[in-house]
Amino acid sequence: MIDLRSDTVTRPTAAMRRAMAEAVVGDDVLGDDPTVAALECRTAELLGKESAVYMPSGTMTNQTAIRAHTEPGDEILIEANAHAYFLECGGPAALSGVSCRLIAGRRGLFTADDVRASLRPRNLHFPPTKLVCIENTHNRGGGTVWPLAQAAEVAAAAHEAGLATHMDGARLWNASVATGVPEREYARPFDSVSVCFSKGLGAPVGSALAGTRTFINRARRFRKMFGGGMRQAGIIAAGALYALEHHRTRLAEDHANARRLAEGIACLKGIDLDPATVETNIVIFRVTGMPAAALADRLKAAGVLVLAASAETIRAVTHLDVSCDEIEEAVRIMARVLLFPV
Ligand code: TLP
Repeated sequence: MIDLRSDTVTRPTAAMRRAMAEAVVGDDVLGDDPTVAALECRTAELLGKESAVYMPSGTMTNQTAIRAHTEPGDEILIEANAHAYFLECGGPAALSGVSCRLIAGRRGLFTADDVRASLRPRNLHFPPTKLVCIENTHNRGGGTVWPLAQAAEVAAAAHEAGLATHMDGARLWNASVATGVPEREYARPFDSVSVCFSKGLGAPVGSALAGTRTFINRARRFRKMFGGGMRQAGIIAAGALYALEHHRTRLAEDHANARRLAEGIACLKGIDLDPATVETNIVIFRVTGMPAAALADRLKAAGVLVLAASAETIRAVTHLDVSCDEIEEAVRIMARVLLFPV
């Protein structure tokens, strides 16, 4: 099987497993795990923030950030296809008691004007707006990278209005490799940033939330409340540390493979895709001749796993565990399946 469902499917390499087996550990809830501390310190440094906190998932970092920036009854501004809104089980409402005012993005991106247009004057009837969230790269947008200036303008518009800012940087590593803009430059305008180690970087578990020391101390309280206080977490943090040091620059190979896949399938009848829109490791295309789920089923039977992202669209993601040869094989399989639908 050529598994293009997600970059989350990667398995730890032998060297990563060795680093995990050899990790020095302690009780992290008591502040005793040196490997977790090292990971948090390295992540904060890469993101140019005072502090960071390790958590089991990207969902938990996003939801903890939203909780730590708000109080129940507040409102947040978030793009309509953002993971933290669209794919996190209603977390903002359930865990933070906030309402989401949605911004309609273009491939997941929006502008400072969109932020200003969503603001309302202070009035007894309106929920207080507290936070603006962006996602970089944008998953459902197709791995879209935010231009640095546009992200900074959105953050400035939010700050001018007295709002905090959060960036879901689950794939910020990909944005940096694609543009050459260091992670800390992308992070600078944002009060908090979450990053994932278990996507393109290939670690088995974990994400981190970074920000000021005061903010991260408040986030630690909500991490514990949400059940994310872990004990000898150095075992998994060691995999994340290994991934940070060894698997960031190689993301360029995933981007080249995504482009190769897009260029290989864009000409196929039944697929609507402009390969020029593929900026990182995510390829989203429209299926024209049949429901997307039907094509995903046929591809599965032929040896390629993808996910239907909606009724008409399919997402394919490249990663550490899929080679250039496998991408070429996937293109051949897709051509066959679309040419000779059973
Ligand atoms: N995304 C997963 C699925 O949930 C869709 C994937 O396969 O892409 N932010 C972004 C931008 C994400 O793409 C994801 C995961 C998360 C947050 C949540 O991370 P986890 O899965 O660790 O909770």
